[in-house]
Amino acid sequence: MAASGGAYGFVDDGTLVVENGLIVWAGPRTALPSSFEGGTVHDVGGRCITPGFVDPHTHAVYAGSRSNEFELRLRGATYADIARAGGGILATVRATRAASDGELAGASLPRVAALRANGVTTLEIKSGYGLDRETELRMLRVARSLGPAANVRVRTTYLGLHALDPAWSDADAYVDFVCADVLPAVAAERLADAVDAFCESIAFTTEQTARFFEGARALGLAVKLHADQLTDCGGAELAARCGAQSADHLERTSEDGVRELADAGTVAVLLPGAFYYLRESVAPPVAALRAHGVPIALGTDCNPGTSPLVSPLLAMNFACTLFGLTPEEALCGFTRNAARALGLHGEIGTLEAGRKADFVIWDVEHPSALVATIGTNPGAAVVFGGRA
Ligand code: DI6
Ligand code: FE
Repeated sequence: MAASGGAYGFVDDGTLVVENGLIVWAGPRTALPSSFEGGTVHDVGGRCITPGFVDPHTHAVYAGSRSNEFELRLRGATYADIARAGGGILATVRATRAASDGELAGASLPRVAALRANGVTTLEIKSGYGLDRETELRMLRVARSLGPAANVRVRTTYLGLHALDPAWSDADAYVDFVCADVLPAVAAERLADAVDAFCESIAFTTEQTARFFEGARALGLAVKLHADQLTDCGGAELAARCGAQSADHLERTSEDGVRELADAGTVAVLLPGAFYYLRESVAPPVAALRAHGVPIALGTDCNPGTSPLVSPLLAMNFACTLFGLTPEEALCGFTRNAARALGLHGEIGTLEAGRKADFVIWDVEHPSALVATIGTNPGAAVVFGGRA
């Protein structure tokens, strides 16, 4: 069982005490206080227990498929080429706008269920495939509905600056519209916990992103950023300056950017699925993140274009093989640090008294085996709020 302790926080022969959906005690079985004896006992038979995984970065709500783009890229087209030709994000926008709420939920629920089957008990879901006000609000409502439908905790993020809506020719005017029209509606209906933007050479500038973030913070929303994925455009620095909860991707972030993330207490969310799927060559600055003490989280980035991935287990393996994380860092990336990336570190992400009883029972003897294998899922049971 993994709780606090030595490497991995691994506790051999551990015990969890659960009451009313909360962990009330965790530690070695031999140290269990006698006051906790007498309840129902579930013996997991030498299996390993980890916190329920927290996926802090997904775009799991969308309609349609983009497998054709995988083929185009294999034949030499780049992600940016496809986007400029009207594919990419805009292809998913067309399919998502055309879907009814029921169709959108029906297309998205299997992805969330697959994440859960792979150990996820909390996930973040972004909007961003609507671009217009109505579809963005619909996406967020559908995302919220998937929590009870799949029996997981969902945090929603309004990805207000993802791509320029083709109905607008001027990006600055579109940003004005997003800030004046959509953001207040999202806040009024309490549809999002945070906002996000794609700050990139092919998307929005740091100035436009800063303006959007200012509006979001004034409404009490947390801030996250897709930063420096394809180019170093000062995304990490901007995220830090805006007090972002997390800065995500970071493949091209400079050491100065890393230093600013550290000073701001911003979590780095690395997304190895996108790196793998786009066959990228520049990995995020893991050594600098470690040296400056930036907490490293991992996400699946589950999305139709750059990371159609629903397995945190595979993402952890990728993070080790492609980014050089240790298996222990990878597990921490989908638990403790992912909870911090969502501002939920007081509630979830570790197995200790006072946290939600969200955990996974795995048919392995040690958590390192979860990272070291490829394509397996040894999950024996996913427990959410104390219930399997
Ligand atoms: N970065 C991503 O990883 C996704 N969005 C973004 O801003 C990819 C979106 C897509 O290609 O559909
Ligand atoms: Fe993303």
